[in-house]
Amino acid sequence: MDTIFHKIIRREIPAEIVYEDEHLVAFRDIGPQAPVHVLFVPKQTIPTLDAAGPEHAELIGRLALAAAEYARREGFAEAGYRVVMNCNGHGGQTVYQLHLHLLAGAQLGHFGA
Ligand code: IU
Repeated sequence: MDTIFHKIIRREIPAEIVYEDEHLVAFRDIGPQAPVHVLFVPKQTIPTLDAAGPEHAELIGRLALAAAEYARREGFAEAGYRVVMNCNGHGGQTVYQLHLHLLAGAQLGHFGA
């Protein structure tokens, strides 16, 4: 399983990487849906949240905590932000490597259908 995000992680295609550690990479979304829109992507291949198991619990936790740390570091934690994971077709997932969206920088509306 290879996706565009794997190519970004391997630096085969460019992206504006804002954070990296041994477990994950974070980069700016090319089609931002808010003034701040960053994707947190594990280096380990996990196609969807549905494909994740208990063995991935720590890694998924790391994505959320990395997003929270980024928000604090960039100074918008108190104002607030949203994290989202889209899963499969009805969830709107288009890239089949698990990722956490971090959206911030404006008042976000409530969402649903
Ligand atoms: P989704 O949850 O799978 O729908 O999110 C995929 C996101 O990846 C989406 O917001 C795209 O704008 C974004 N993206 C990107 O940042 N760089 C790319 O080269 C591609 C998609 I393709």
